[in-house]
Amino acid sequence: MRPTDPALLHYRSGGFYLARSQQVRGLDAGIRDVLLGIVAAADEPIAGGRHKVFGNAELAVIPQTSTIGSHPPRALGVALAIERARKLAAPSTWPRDAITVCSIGDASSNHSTTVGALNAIAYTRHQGMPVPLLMVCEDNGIGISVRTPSGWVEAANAARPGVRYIAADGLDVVAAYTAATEAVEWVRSRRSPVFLHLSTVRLMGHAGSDVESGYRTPAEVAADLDRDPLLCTARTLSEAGILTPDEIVQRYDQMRARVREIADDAVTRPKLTSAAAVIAALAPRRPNWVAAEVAKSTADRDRVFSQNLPEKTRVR
Ligand SMILES: Cc1ncc(C[n+]2csc(CCOP(=O)(O)OP(=O)(O)O)c2C)c(N)n1
Repeated sequence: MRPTDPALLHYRSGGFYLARSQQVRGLDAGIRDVLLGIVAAADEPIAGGRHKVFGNAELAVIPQTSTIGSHPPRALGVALAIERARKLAAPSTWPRDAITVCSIGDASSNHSTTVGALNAIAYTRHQGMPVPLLMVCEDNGIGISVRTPSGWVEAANAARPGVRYIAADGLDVVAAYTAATEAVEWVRSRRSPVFLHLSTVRLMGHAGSDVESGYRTPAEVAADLDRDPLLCTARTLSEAGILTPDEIVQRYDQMRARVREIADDAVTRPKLTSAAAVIAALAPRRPNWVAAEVAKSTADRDRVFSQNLPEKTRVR
């Protein structure tokens, strides 16, 4: 994708965030953003120490809450806005040929808000409207401790009217790259939606408070560790003769040291220290500001409503 394509990311799409950072301003800046979020530093660029979230205006990554399934409707809105601006020849934040990407997990794909958005995507397309939207499902087969039934994501999404379904093994970097490239080209050139289904694994418990051994056997956990995407990619590189195992380990260690160095600095950054500082950005009350904005827009509204503003219309 292009760094100017708006992205609304699942909380697990750290790889996407870092790859995009690498495209625009280098990998270290992306690693730093993520680590500042993890330690709740006040100078974290999007939430300022209030939440761990992916978001960055420079990277066209629109921040989300961690309420799963809340962002697909917004993603559809962004995709429609790109096309609307094009049709009206209006100024837009996004390039005319931009596409929107929205990533979700397999359990999130069952959330009613996601299902509603997926239906709206198909419904909109069915009416012949352009929908430049790439939905990506990162399917690790489980949502916290609840398994997604085998084959469900495909069964539910492979035949939505107007939405092309493309699937690939997310652990096979070549297959995943090929499928993703095809999906992006399809959406961009046809202005038509794709559901890209990538299978993957979940390593470790869902969160610090989640005891994975309570619902998965040691054999299952070990099997997923063997399928760690990093190991799978290392195998591909080694089998293709691109890098030797020693060179791969060396790169891994170099990257570990680089992350460690950035982390050592991130933990020293100041945090928000009072309730007032936390809510200052979250709940500002600026009635005068709002009134001024409303007054500014009256001329535009007068024009749109042909001098017949609804609040000034008398109902008989
Ligand atoms: C609306 C809502 N319901 C429940 C949760 C709690 N919750 C957080 S993550 C999660 C599971 C998500 O699973 P999946 O979409 O498969 O993503 P994964 O973590 O496996 O990548 C749930 C239920 C939430 N954050 N938001």
